[in-house]
Amino acid sequence: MSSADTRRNVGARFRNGGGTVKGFVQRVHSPHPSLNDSLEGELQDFLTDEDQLHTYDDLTKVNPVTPTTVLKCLQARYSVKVFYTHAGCTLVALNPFQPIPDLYSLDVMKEYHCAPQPKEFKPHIFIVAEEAYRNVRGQLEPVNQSLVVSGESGAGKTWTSRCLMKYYATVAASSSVVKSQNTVERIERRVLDSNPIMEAFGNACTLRNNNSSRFGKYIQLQLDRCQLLVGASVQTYLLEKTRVACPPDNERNFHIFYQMMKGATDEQRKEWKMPRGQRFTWLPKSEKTLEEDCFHETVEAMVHLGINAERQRQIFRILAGILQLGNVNFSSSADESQLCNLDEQSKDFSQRAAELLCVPAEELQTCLRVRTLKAGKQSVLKPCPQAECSMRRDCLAKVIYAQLFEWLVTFINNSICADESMWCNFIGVLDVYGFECFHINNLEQLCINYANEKLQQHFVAHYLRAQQEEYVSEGLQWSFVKYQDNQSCLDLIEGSPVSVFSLLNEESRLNRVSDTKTFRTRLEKELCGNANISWDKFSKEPHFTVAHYAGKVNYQIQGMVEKNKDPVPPELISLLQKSDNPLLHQIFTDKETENPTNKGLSKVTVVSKFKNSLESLMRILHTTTPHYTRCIKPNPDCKPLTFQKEEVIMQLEACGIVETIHISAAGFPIRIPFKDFMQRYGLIEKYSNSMSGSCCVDVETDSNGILRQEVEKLLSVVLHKAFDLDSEKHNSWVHCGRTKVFLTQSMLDLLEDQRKKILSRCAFSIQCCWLRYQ
Ligand code: AD9
Ligand code: MG
Repeated sequence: MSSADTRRNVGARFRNGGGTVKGFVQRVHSPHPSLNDSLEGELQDFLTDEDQLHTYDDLTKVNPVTPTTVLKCLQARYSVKVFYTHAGCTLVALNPFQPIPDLYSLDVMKEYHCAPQPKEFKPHIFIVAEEAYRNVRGQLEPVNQSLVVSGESGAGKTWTSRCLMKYYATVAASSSVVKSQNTVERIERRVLDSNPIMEAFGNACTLRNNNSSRFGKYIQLQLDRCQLLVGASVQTYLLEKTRVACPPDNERNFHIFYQMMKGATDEQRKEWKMPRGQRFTWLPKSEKTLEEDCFHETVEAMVHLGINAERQRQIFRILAGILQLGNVNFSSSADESQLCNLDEQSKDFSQRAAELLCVPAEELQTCLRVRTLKAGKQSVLKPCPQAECSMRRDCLAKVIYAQLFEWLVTFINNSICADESMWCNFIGVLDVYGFECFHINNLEQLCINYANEKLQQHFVAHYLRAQQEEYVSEGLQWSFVKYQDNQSCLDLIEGSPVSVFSLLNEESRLNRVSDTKTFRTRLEKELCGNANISWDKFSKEPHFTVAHYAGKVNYQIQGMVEKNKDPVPPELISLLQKSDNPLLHQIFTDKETENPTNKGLSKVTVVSKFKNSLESLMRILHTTTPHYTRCIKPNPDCKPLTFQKEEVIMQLEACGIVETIHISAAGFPIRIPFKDFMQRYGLIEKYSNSMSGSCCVDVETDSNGILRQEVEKLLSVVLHKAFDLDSEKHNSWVHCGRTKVFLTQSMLDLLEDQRKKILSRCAFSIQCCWLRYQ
């Protein structure tokens, strides 16, 4: 078997979760019971002791590193309420799903901040925070830092990001104040207050998380020369705007709507045309209850950020207008050339929506039901069928909400961003959606998973660098460590000249009636050579399957081109530009001025926009020192202190920890100090040289140099005599560092095999001697 084959097999074994510590010990059991105990005992010298697993604060100390041992270690720690564990250059954070008293208190923050070596303390998110903070100072020059927080929905990314922001707002608090309009605020307060606003407008209760972020966020905390926090800026990604008009079954709309419903005063209810008991189609109740009393907190945060009462009034009227729109229903008219009907109730709701959005009611009703077709200089009006009317209504709500969210983010930035002359470095905190694989996946999942591929690529490159440093410090060569890059998957999604994105964009531009069919045909024809994509040609629902680093995902083709176009009928934009609500008017007029050729708002496709924003994020990440935190959701039901192994192992794989293990499997996952190595395997050399040699080997020497020579001699005996391998191949099986031997799992197996044979022969000789004396 070639060394490459062996490496593949090692990888395969790790992927299957084989080779637990116990399993390993059993495999090397000698047939002689008297020897078993000593064998097991000796193995424990350098293999992880299961009883001690909870004490391992770094997963790289678990030996050997396999998904099973990593899982056991995390489980052991979770059971004793230890939620953070280092994994080399990353931190694994297990969600306790219950508040842990004093874990994030001011005193704890101070302890980590003031410690000479925070890493000597228990693993904690504050170690990551403090390391990044100290790194900013840099050895020679200050270096910007990025804290990348990833994990699946409900794993604790937003919680962790908030902890990080609070940490910096505390340890790097400056005395600077910001003035805007009538408010004067400390900047840290403002930065923290951006959270409740963004969460109210961008988070929702889903099946997987009561407070699920429906957008990605990168916040840069700006530090001055004295490393004090003087401002921040936020970049958001891909708000799930479809939720406004089509909340998924058993899920909810964005929090802000419920907050308004619950927190409004009678006067506000009247103004917003929201009498008590009024049902809104777009506000489904889910089984999960949620504290909805945060309205005042959101309003208070708005005040702190400088959103004055009049602006707030405009914002809430817009939101109330959206809710009214949701109750407008259309029914087909008997004559297709006539407008769709609006019953009395729907007329009322559309009237209220128009009043709240400050647009002419008649014009609103027409815009929703009539399409304007341009034929040269002539315009022809065409009544829309019922389904199209509903689509136009939903589209109106989505575009208003998305633009309002964008306006809020810009406002927040204007309110918290420091003048360029005031700051010189930043620490960025990235809270992005994790890898998603649902029963039905669409363009949103493709974008999200593409973002995760990009981050994974960045992580692997960074991790390898870190590993390289360890090998270098032990004097090992690096080039022999191979790993699987996910570039081919990224090429499939975003590459040129042909990729899923390029075909999607082309089909979106061509605007064909049969775009689903042609998109499917072109995917199958033009990407058939790529190993990362496949199809089930017999499936009723047309889809394609992408083999992501975290697993295979089926994407539904139906509707993907349309979603990518994300068209907004120009009549709707013209209507909103006429609004007497100054905010609505401003939002839609500014858009037009920004891009005058843009007739129906954004002609840029969804994937192009997303790709551009992600590329600019990656450019920033590449200029910073990254710190990865992998949040893990220990059970799907958000139950406190409940650890489900299957759930965790899946996430370890999906978030790349297992991938990281594979990388080390391709290298040398087993590292044994020279002395321990000789104590265990020294007998192999002795016994090979002389059949009468003793089983005991004296390695009571403190000289590392002598020990190293002995180890090298032994290895050469084992590899040459026993296995007849040429010396070039030795390098892929074993390496001697400065203080330790680095082994592949296969090499360890070979050594154990040799040792076992020798011990059996020893036992046999002893037995013969004993018989002779009888
Ligand atoms: V999503 O992708 O936005 O749907 P997140 O952001 O990963 O998701 P979130 O931070 O919202 O998850 O955490 C989910 C819930 O877990 C929180 O609302 C808390 O109730 C709970 N949580 C998370 N981390 C901790 C923690 N360190 N201590 C206590 C926690 N509770
Ligand atoms: Mg979140």
